[in-house]
Amino acid sequence: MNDGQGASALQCGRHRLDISFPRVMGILNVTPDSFSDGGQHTAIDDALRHAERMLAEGAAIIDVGGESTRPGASEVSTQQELDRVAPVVERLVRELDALVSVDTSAPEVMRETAALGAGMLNDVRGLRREGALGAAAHSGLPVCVMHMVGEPDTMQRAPGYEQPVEEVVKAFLEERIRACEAAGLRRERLILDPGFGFGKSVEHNLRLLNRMAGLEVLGLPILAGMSRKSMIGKVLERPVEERLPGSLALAAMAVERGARILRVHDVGPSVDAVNMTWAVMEEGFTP
Ligand code: 9MG
Repeated sequence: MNDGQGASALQCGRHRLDISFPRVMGILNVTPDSFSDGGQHTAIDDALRHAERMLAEGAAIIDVGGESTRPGASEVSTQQELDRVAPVVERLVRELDALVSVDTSAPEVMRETAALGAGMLNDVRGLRREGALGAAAHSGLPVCVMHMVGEPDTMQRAPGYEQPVEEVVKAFLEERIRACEAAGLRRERLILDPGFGFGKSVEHNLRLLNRMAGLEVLGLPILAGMSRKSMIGKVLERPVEERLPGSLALAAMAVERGARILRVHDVGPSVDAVNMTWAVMEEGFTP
């Protein structure tokens, strides 16, 4: 199915995700600092309760990540990442029947979590690690391919572009679409993400969002993640715990500029902001 902005539904394993309207993806970080320090079982229980709350608030997807991608974060081993992510994915699928996206760049994590029932892959490195294209293609799942310059530990060291940032991002995503297709990953399975905050200054991020509708010519669904990011902190001079209003404003603007998936921390308020924006765009609503 197609409505001019890419497919209107994605087959995510057993789940069919309707993206004829914008959907919210709730963030579930399972890094050691994210949940209780009462041991691994308690941490997994906490993660599950948090996911359950996000689903009740209207999240269509839960994005599980075991590697911090914050600026300056160092890489974890594939085994560490798997140990963090796999038990959570397994329980989210089995106990909550959730549509789980796995935020990973590691081919082994892609393979193992797809086998556990994950419904989507989310790679901030755009499937550029050795073996990632093959693993993603073989999974049969939709994949979010994001633009990032460098690696999380180095990306914010004076990011600079020789061409306008939106042109660099678009050219990068076009090249990744070609690489995916060459590896047998059909474009119907791709979701594109400009990668807000990844190797970009505040000015780059603001310009990229303002011009994000330019990515629509690629004809694929767009995912945007700006929730609580430092661009909000810098413009509004707010610490991370006071960035909800800024995050909602950016989510609304992203919807207006074509995003069909919004990756957020604060699911309930984001669902309201996104639905309200969509009602204006459609000049109507379904109660
Ligand atoms: C894991 N992660 C952190 N920020 C992100 C963003 O903006 N997009 C995607 N796809 N993943 C992200």
